[in-house]
Amino acid sequence: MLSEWAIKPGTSRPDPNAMRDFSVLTMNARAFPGTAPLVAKTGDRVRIRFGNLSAMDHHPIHLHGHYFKIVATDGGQIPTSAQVPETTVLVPTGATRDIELLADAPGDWSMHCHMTHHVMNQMGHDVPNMVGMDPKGLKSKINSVVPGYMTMGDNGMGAVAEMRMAVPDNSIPMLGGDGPFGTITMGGMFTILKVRDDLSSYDDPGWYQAPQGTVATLATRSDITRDGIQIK
Ligand SMILES: [Cu+2]
Repeated sequence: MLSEWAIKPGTSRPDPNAMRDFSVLTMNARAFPGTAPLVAKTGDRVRIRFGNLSAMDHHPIHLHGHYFKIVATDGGQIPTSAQVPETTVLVPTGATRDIELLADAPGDWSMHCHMTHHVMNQMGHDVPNMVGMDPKGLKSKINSVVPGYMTMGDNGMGAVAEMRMAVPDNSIPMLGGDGPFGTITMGGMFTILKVRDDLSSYDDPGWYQAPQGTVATLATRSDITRDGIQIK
């Protein structure tokens, strides 16, 4: 179930009168990193039914590593001849969509809303977009009236995930969960499909142990020259 909530930092109840300023995006009422993974065995045929309880937003839900077919809406089954391969399904406000896929790729695969601000917590509309601005000197000026102020966002917001900043009670950080290669700079409407060759149960199997040679590494000088690129 896909939902969005207006929960002001430090409060414990959603604001029921919010019209567009939703700050917390959830799957089954949990925001990443608190969402539960979906677990499948290699070869399983998987059906996922999405229901969008949001008042104001559609959610294009995207799955990595697989394609799927949209097989039903809340109006009923879609004829087989009308099912097309997709990797994203738009789930409209107040509607359901069913997808089916063959889980044939072992690994950990993101499944998330493809609207960038829906994979963050503490989203807000009241702060100007700082991307590309030069905030030099701003911090010290504002610090003289607001001690502890930090300028953020001129270079995107990914770094916030690493900060592990203290947050008010009843709040969650904007971004960041622990991943197998470091911090995952995601929050909100984000979960992980875990496909495994061997499963004894459908409980969370932990992180995927990638076979040797299948994980990307930083290119070395010799890798780069082998590929015919001249290093200055
Ligand atoms: Cu969304």
